Amino acid sequence: FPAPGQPVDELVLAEIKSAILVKLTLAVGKDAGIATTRDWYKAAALALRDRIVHRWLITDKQSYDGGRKRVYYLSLEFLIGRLFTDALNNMGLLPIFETALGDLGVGLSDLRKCEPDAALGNGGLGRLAACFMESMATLAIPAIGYGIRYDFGLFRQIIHDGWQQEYPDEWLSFGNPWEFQRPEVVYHVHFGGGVEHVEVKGRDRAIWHPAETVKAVAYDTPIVGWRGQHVNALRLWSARSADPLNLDVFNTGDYLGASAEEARAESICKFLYPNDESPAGRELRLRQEYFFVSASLQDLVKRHLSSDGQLRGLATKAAVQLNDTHPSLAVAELMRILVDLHNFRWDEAWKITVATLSYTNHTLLPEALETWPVELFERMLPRHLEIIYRINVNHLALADERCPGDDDFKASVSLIDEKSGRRVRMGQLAFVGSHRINGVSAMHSDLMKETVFHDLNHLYQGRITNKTNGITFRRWLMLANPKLTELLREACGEAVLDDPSRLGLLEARAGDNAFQQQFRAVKHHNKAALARLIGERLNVKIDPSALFDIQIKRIHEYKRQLLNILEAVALYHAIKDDPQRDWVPRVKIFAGKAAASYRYAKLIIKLINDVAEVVNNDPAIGGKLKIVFLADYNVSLAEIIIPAADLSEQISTAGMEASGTGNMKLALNGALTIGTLDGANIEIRDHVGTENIAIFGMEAMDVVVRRRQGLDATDVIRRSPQLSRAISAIACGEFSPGDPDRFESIAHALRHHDHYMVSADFDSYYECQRGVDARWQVAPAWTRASILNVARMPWFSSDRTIREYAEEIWNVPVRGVLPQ
Ligand code: 26R
Repeated sequence: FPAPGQPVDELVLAEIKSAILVKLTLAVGKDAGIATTRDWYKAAALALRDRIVHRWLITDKQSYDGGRKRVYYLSLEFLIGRLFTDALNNMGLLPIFETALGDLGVGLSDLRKCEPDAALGNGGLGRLAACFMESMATLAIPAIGYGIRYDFGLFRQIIHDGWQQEYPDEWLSFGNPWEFQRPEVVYHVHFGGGVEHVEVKGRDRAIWHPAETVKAVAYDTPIVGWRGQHVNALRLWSARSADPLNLDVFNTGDYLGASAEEARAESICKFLYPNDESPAGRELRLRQEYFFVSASLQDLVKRHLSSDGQLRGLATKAAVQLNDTHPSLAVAELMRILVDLHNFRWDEAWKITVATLSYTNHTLLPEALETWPVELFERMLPRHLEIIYRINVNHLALADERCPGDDDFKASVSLIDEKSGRRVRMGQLAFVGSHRINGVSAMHSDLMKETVFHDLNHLYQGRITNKTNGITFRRWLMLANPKLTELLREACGEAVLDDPSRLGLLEARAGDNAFQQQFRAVKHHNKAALARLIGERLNVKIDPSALFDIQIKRIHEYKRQLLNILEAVALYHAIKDDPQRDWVPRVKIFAGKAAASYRYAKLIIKLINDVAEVVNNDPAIGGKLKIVFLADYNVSLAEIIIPAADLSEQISTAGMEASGTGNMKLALNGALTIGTLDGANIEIRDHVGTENIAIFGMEAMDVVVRRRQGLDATDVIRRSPQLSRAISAIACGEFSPGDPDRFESIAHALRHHDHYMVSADFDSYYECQRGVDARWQVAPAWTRASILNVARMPWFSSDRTIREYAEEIWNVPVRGVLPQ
């Protein structure tokens, strides 16, 4: 690990150069003279992968020989983004590869852009899984991430005439140098059919006769921990037909029909479901869930048996974490494996299952709590439905013991929802089958106990625990913001790279004028880079010295991009009314995708773009306000935007954002937060101090009370001239002159159906923003607060989060802070 400025070792350099050239010739099949940048990227990635594999084999053997307990992280989403510089950085090879490539005539920064983002996730939940994988490797916890190798990741977003359009994300079209296909690691996954019950030695035995079989093939991607000390695998399953070509059909001349079976099987791993998706076509989603749960459990059971011989001690060697309810079927599937396939008695199997599994809840939004029609279950997974019924019998007996005769209590904890057609509740299933259930921020975990899991918490006391989310500093500080990292190394010492608590040393420098100037120079550099990108992509001219006000996340009503754009409208009006005032120049930057079927969210994108069009081209406001919407938000774009942020918008309706993790990334990079008391914002406030964050708006309890009183907002609007003018402007077509009714539905909701409290919170938000303006005008005070944000973020490292999971849920040992 070379310190900055330290010369590279000539011998190693020669070795790396030759390794890259060998890959270019022998693996890519190109000569240096004709190689494209993408060819060079592939060659360099393969040369790097060789070095990772050596570490991988060593650490894997150590875990195996040591009989160490393993963590299995089951997630339908892993939003890992690009791996090249991440792996280089963690291997300590970034400077030497950069030099080697430079000598070969290729720039590392051009080359890294050739790598497509692995966008195998929607947003927060998927990105959290990626940060956790990196932290588990860093902390040398033997772990495997299990998921699906989607042929298409989350759709590519294009903005056409202000509207979102979706295009397929063909991330694999140029191959994937990181993965190893494991054709020998194949499992059969069954669907449908019926169940036969026979009596064997006085005991009932269930035999499932499935109607359909699909093969799951493993693809492994190495995940390197910090300083390359430990490497774990991300194992993604791809679906293959067990019967790819029906020759009888083929011979009749029906060539398409002959591969119909193949198409049906392979559709399982075709694409990632966007969240907020309408219920249509959901059968495939349940197939995806069972497919990856079954393959993953077969794989881990096989691994356990090969070293332990029997499954009794599974929970001492395996911790299975369910990332939301998407893998909840693991509860029933593990029971089936133990009882039906390995002859365990029910009660013992149940003990093993509960001791092995744990479940993380990521949202309390009612529309995101998964349930499946019993009828669909019966058709697709008949044996699992029987098992769920039996779990439910025991569970309801316990409920009856606790609250005798209380039928409402039983209905509320039951695994089956009898009210809205009979449905299996995946949240209650995961809860009952897990020894620990965690929320993702202090507030969210409390709300779990008070709302959706209130009664279950009463029945199984002590199971709910909190694990506040975190982010990996390697990607979100070191890689995304190399200039700031360099400054922090100087200010806090090299040890800051291993021990983020050293960021605390910044406290003493926060008011220091010389340090402040250096800190501002870094921010300015990052802002200039973002301004260039905006100029190139949108042809909008941005002044890097303006306040960069950033909201980047999925577009959702509860995240309230609408509140932000309404404030922009009101500010626009205010500037127009009094252009001579000393307005703080602001650039509002939005980015995020709306689910394809979420029409209202797509209309909000159009509104942002329509307002931008008018505001950006109005000479009367002298460029004091600019609005931009950057298309196709993903991990790589986040890495450019976040280091350039001055202000971080975390403005969800209180009680609705489970945690947030973008809030942490932005604060770590020195942005001040404007936010509600929601999710992890509360803990960010507790760490950075109330004077270094701008909090506004209703609290979660206020929201509950106000909703009970009704959702009409006419009163609030009447009392607020600015809000009322802003709403009228969008309602009468000020921003959509060609189609004045375009935003009628938005205006109507703001006036009469203010479920997300956009109107109700408007004045408080507007005031708070003007307070932010006033602070910005005192540069030393702003910079001080910004530095203190960086200094006080160490607790939000995902290393801390993972350490808590390891100690309090998984019971696996963790390596401490690395020695220098
Ligand atoms: C298809 C459907 C069931 C579905 C709904 C919602 C699938 C996926 C989601 C995504 C949700 C669960 C999600 O991403 N939640 C986010 O998790 C982050 C990590 O814990 C939090 O930071 C964030 O607040 C929360 O919204």
